[in-house]
Amino acid sequence: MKEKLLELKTKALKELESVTERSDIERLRRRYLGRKGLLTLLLKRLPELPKEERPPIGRLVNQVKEELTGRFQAVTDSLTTNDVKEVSAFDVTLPGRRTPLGHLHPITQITEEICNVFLKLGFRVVQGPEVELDYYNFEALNMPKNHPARDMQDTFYISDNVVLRTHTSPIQIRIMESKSPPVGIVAPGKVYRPDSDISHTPMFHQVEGLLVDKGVSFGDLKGTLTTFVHQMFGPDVDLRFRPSFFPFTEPSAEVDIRCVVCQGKGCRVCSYSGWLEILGSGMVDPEVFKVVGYDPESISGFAFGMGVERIAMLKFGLDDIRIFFENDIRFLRQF
Ligand code: 2NM
Repeated sequence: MKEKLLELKTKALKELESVTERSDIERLRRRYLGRKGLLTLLLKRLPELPKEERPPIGRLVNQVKEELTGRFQAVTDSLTTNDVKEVSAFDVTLPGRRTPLGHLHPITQITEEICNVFLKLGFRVVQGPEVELDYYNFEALNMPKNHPARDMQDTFYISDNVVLRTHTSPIQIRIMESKSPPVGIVAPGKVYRPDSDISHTPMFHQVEGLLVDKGVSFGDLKGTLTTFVHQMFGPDVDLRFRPSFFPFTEPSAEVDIRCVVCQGKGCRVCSYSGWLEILGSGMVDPEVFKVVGYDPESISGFAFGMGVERIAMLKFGLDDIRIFFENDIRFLRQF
């Protein structure tokens, strides 16, 4: 009996050395120490022994049981510690990490919003070079060599007759040169003027538009731009057409909307006038038509231009244009 007990102990300890899975330890533990385990079976045979041998064998059984229980516990503990390490290295209960998604710059968003209104009205979108010939930027637009806008102070010159475009009109001249009326186009894009302060950046964005056909009237201009304002700022926003001057249109008008901040009562944003200027417009000057080879006696047209930053600032309630181009992600994320 004593030999059998010691043999069992040796075998159990040896088998325990080779297990790595917690489930295997539990299986071994049951085999040796369980209610119907090998040790229990031996213990049940205790009455078969002569009376005087029972106490020492009984003690030995308990000794072996205690020792094996201790070993099993130690091995179980070491495996559990390893398991915990693995779990903390990759916690499957944590929420997944989302891939950060970017979005269009607020100026691009507003540019698209503006163009979409005119696309619905039947206009096409055209884009042209930002580095332009002096001819398309000024000369063809009725701004001859002595015109103040051509001053070095107001234009970035690349060379004597090449400039960074100061408006998107040059592409409209190019389109008129290559196509006969009807022409209905909007020209979005970057333009450049050497100004820099709270309301000017040396690069900014414009959307200009042009409609040329037989019988286009100032009424068409008013209807089109009224529809635009109502689509862009809401159907209840008042607007007014105020006489103005541009070298390439005659007559010319600026369009104001009722101040979106104070509803016309007067505030800092509208300089206490109740109105905000949002775009320039007019009937295309016959001189411009002659330059592109159109006959001003048989066709007519209107044109308009607006600054995207100004519209974006009014829509978003901003007071400093420079924030659009600082690339501060905390600002950009809000749009
Ligand atoms: C404006 C205001 C008025 C304009 C004129 C032309 C073109 F090419 F047809 F002559 N394009 N855009 C125009 C007219 C632009 O911006 C304030």
